[in-house]
Amino acid sequence: MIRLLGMSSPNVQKVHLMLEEVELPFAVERIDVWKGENFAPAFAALNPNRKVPVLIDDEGPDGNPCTVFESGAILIYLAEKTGRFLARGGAARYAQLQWLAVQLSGVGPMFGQYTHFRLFAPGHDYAENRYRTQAARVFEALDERLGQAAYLGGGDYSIADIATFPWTRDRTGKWGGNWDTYPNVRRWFAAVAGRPAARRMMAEMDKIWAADRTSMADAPTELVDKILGRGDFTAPPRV
Ligand SMILES: N[C@@H](CCC(=O)N[C@@H](CS)C(=O)NCC(=O)O)C(=O)O
Repeated sequence: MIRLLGMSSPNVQKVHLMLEEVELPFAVERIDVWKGENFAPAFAALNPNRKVPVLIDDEGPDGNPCTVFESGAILIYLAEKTGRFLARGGAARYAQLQWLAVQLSGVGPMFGQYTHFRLFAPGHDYAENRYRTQAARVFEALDERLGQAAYLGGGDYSIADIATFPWTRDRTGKWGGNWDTYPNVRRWFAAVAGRPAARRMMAEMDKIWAADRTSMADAPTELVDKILGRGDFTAPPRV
């Protein structure tokens, strides 16, 4: 059995989508970060960076249990375990991996920082402008790519699409990411959103999202500061 430890955030949604796609039996265990559950010693033993998602597979390589953290590593793990959604070799494999890397290093961090400054520190024009510009830059690259190929890695749907799809969803309207202005991203989004696995993932994750929203609204300021790395939790200046 596979256990997915996480919440409803995009980095967890991508793993959930992959598990739906490969149709392996799995169970979701909600880690309520807004209650600080990711800082509990038992969770820290699974991921020293104390972030979700974490995947635990009772039947890993050589039949031994295997724990994997970092969503990109988890997608590669599941692709190699099942032989699906990642070309086994040749140029196609690297085309898919490079667009996975664009999501992991560009789409996620830039859009994540843009959202952070927009929601949690409005009025900091330099930061908000910088990350909005960086997010727009990477979405322009996605749009250009999707004007040339059906999917990010080429002709086949792959873990690059699975990783990117959740970051193009804006469930609240608060993220400010209206990617409808990118026609090729819009066409691709509709194709992925129409997949039965994506529909199942969105239905399940949106239930967890409702619980996450409630926890976030109730979270004590001290914990929010710890998660966001601010206030008393700001790292001291280096000398
Ligand atoms: N690079 C990591 C990012 C994981 C991440 O940022 N997780 C967030 C939720 S999306 C989290 O656990 N936040 C809680 C915290 O930072 O304390 C991945 O892709 O798995």
